[in-house]
Amino acid sequence: SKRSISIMDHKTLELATDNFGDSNMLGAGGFGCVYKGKLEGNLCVAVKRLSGGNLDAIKEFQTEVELLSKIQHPNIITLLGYSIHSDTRLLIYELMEFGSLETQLHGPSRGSALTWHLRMKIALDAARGLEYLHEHCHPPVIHRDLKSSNILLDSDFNAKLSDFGLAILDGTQNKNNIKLSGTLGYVAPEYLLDGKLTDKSDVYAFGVVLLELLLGRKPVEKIAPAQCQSMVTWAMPQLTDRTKLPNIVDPVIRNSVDLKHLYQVAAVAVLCVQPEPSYRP
Ligand code: ACK
Repeated sequence: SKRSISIMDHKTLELATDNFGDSNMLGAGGFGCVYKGKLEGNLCVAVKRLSGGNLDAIKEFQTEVELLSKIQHPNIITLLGYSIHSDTRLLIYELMEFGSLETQLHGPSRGSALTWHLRMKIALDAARGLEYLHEHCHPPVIHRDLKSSNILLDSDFNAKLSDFGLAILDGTQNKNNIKLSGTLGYVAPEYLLDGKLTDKSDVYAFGVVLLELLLGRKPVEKIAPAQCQSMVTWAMPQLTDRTKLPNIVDPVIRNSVDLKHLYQVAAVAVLCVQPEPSYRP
C-alpha cells in the first residue's frame, strides 16, 4: 500500500515550529534536532531538521522518505511529509507526545509512569511493528537500528517504530557489501563479528529492548565481565585483536570499539539465554 507524502513548504514549517526555536525543541540526535510544530487545522507534528551536506545523512533522509512512504501500520511512525530548502532537509511526522521509550525508561521520570502492564503493551506493539516489517512488507524490511530511542510513544502510550534511515530491503541488495551499522549494545554478535545480516538481527535488538523493559536500565551498561565468563571465553579470540574484526566492520566502529564494550555485547547474549530469576518482574 502506497501513501502519498506531501512535499511541504519550508516557510510554513518555519512558522509552525516558531522558527525552530529552542522552546519548541523536543530533542537532539546525531542527525540534527526535532521540533514540535502545529500545522493548519491544529495538527500537531514533529519536524526533524537535518542541516548540511553530509552524504550519509542525505542517504538516510532518502531511505526514510522512500521506505516510510510505502508503509502504513499502527505500530510504525507516520511520515506526513518532507521539505528540502537549500541544504536543509526536513522530515514531518505525527507528534508522539510521550517521546521515546529510552527517555521514558532512563530519563528524569525514570520509568515511573511505566507499569508492568504498559511495558507489556509497549513490547507487544514493538513486536507487531517488527513483524509487519519482516512478514508483511514485500520485499521484507530489516530495520537495522532498533533500540529504545527509536521506539516512540503517543499520548495513549501506543508504541511505534521510527528512524528508518538505516533500514534495508531484504533480498534486493547484496547484504554482504553494505557497511555495518547500528548501535553497539543492540547489534547482534553474528552481524558485528561476521557481517551476517538477517531479519534476526532485528530480533536480537528487540531482545535487548525486552531486557531494558524488564530491568528498567540499559542491560549493556552495568554488567560485570565475571557474569559472562563463558561467552567471553568464546568471544575472546575474536575480540582481543581489533585487526581481526572482519573487513565489513566500518572503520569508525573498528577504531572506536573497546574490549569492555564488546564484553557487554556478549553479556547481553548470555543474559538472553539464561535470565536470572531476579530479573523477572
Ligand atoms: O526521547 P525524546 O523525548 O523523543 O527525544 C528524542 C528527540 O526527539 C530526538 O530524537 C524526540 N522525537 C523524535 N521523533 C519524535 C516524534 N515524532 N514526536 C515526538 N518526539 C519525537 C525523541
